[in-house]
Amino acid sequence: MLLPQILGAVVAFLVACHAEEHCTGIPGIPGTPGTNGLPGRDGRDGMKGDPGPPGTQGPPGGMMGPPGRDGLPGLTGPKGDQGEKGERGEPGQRGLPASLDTELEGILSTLRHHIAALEGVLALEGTITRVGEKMFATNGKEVDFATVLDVCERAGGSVAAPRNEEENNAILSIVKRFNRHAYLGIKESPIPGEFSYMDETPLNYTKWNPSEPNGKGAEKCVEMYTDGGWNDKKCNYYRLTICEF
Ligand code: MMA
Ligand code: CA
Repeated sequence: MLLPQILGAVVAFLVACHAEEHCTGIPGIPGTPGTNGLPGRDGRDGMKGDPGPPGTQGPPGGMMGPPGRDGLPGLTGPKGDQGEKGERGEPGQRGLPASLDTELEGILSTLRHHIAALEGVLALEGTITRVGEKMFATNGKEVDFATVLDVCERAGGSVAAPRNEEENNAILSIVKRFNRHAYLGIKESPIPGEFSYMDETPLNYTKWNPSEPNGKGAEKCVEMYTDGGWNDKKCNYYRLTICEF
């Protein structure tokens, strides 16, 4: 006999049966739990969750965008170089003869007066002297002959060159005033002992000191002594600058 059948007989024996039609047994031992049923249906959707953290930065975009608009204008640049001088304009219309124009006559008279005043002041200082149409002037400086030539030309004149006794005396007055020898606008020609004006025309007046010129080609310039006499002299000495205008 198997164990459960033995247990069942024992239980049946033990059940009190007192001649009644229906006997009451003691309750049996609960059976083992059944196997799990099939999965139930899906529940309803839950509530929307919070937004997630930002993602990592993406790679740079592809093509460059179009250029932006022009900026504001910059500051004005420095002034350019002066242009070349233009051509001379057409002559103006003919005016009245000066003698008939009273306004012009007044202006001329004032100008003459002002120029005379300025000449007077310079003459008073002994820096200019007038002989006829010619004027001799000095800046009081002693320089070599090349510089005298340059200074006089830059001033619009030339080196003082006496053409007669009166002009020689006018130059002499300046030489005496500064007590300095002055170079004259005279130079030795390619023939030693022959002298000419700067434009190479021959001299029409001379005031050589006794025994001058004696340089024989070695003294190509000419200076005026403080007595008005001339001496041929080398050109690299420092002599008083006197120009003529
Ligand atoms: C210097 C020189 C010459 C000039 C003689 C006059 C010695 O040389 O100035 O040009 O002729 O003096 O004595
Ligand atoms: Ca000499």
